[in-house]
Parts: sequence; C-alpha cells; structure tokens
Amino acid sequence: MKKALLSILLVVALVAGLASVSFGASQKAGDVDFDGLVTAEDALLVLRATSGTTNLSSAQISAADVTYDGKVNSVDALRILLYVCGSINSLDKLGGEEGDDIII
Ligand SMILES: [Ca+2]
Repeated sequence: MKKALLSILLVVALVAGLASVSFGASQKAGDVDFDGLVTAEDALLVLRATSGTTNLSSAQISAADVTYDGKVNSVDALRILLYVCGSINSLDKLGGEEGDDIII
C-alpha cells in the first residue's frame, strides 16, 4: 500500500515538475534563457546573438525582441538592461505605459 502511495506521489511530482518546466519555457518578454527571470544574463545572450557568437532559437528570438520591431539587436539588450536596473517598469510593447519609452 505504501509503495502504491509512493508511486502516485512520485508521478504527481513528475507531472508537476514537467508542468513547471513547460510553463517556464513559455515566452516571457526579455527572458531569453527561459529561467523564469529577466536578468543581465538575458541581455548578454542578446548581445552574443547580435555579435554572432551564439544562436537563438525562434522562441528565444521572440522573447528577445523586446522592442517589437521584428529584429533582435543591441537595442533589445539595452531595453532588457534598463528593465533589470529598474529604469523602465515593463518590457511590454513600447508606448504601452507612460514613461517606459527609451530616452537616451
Ligand atoms: Ca532569464
């Protein structure tokens, strides 16, 4: 009986783990490495892709394009860094919130 209960708990834990992995893999703007957080590492990945030292998957490109212009470049990395530093409140589409546009 204990083995059956343990087996059920193990299956539930595995399913929950898989669910969280698939949730974590969903496209969150700016989370290029899909770790669930938007950090400087994500900006670094964008810069590496821009310089050709790494390749991004199509899902990563979608997450990296935080300027929503269909391109991934250093401006996307800058916007991610501005978000990480708290200079902008959101990585939503530009013009979505007052004060979130990049002013350099
Ligand atoms: Ca990340």
